[in-house]
Amino acid sequence: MDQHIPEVIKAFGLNSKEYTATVFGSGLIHKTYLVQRSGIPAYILQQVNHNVFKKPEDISHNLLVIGNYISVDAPDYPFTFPVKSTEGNDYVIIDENYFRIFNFIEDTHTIDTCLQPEQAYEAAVQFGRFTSILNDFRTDMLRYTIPGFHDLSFRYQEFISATENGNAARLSESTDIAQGLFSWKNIADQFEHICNDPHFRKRATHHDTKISNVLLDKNNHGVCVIDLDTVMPGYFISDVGDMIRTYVSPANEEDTDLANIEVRKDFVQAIYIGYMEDMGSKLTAYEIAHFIYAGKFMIYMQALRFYTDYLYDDRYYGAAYSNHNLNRAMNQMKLLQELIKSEKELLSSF
Ligand code: GN1
Ligand code: MG
Repeated sequence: MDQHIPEVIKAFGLNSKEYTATVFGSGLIHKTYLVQRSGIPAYILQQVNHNVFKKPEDISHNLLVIGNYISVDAPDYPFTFPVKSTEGNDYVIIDENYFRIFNFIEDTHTIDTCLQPEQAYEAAVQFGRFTSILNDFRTDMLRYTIPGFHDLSFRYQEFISATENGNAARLSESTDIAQGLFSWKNIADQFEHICNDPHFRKRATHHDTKISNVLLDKNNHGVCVIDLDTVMPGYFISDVGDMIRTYVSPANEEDTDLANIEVRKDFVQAIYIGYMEDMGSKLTAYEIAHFIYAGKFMIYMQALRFYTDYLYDDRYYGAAYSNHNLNRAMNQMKLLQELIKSEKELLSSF
């Protein structure tokens, strides 16, 4: 556990002797803790990675404007504002680390892996509902908490510069991977078209739709989405795409046995049905026609990001062993191949 936690707990006006914090979830970027009192969950504590989120005050701004809108326009939605510190701020800085806490919503839980189509459905309903509630919210009120986050053109350029300026030894050992990524450039070109197309709207999009970002109730029904740091103006393909990327394969991005990677069509269908529940009437026909493109877009972008990081000596994602980010990139490339194989069949099943 981080040595700062007792001080953080105090800074939010809580008695650090009464509360214990244990690591919660398994994100690559933030550290999250469950704070309990006498064994009962009380708060979620998040240590914001300030190398990634350079302006934590922008996250605060976004939470405030979204929260204010939702309190008026969708008061039944269980939106949780961050808890204020004793100094009245919604985060505390201790030794250059940023911490934020939220009340734990009673009788809820999260899961780390999507094992059944019903879970994919519940999550997709919640991510669709979130963007749908914010349909008339002015997205220009939101700040870009990570500039260029899901900008595939930018990620593609980063990949090209990594092949020019990154670790040359690593590049020469992996030229087939670089070639494979070049060969899918059409996915990045299609994104450029989307950006110039008025039928594609910028919406309040979550941008991190992994299954553990959905709170479930005792009956495993979705309650709301959490981890709103990356809510920014974006395209629906970010949210749908990351659900496809992270729910449909039984093997996750860490798996090095590529034979385990497959596209479970019933999971894709469940995402479609769930997401369309609230968003079906809001998306244009042109957007809906990009439902599978969404998956290709996110998987390709993630493959580029992992490989770029490999060429830059793992400075963003870190690595538990030397080829970690190369393996992650290869994993995502296999998933992309599998999705492309099923694309036509999937589109005709909607
Ligand atoms: C990061 O922190 P985590 O695991 O939720 C990353 C996502 C990637 C993901 C890949 C801020 O998310 O964009 O898809 O790793 N988040 C950021 O596992 O870069
Ligand atoms: Mg996140």
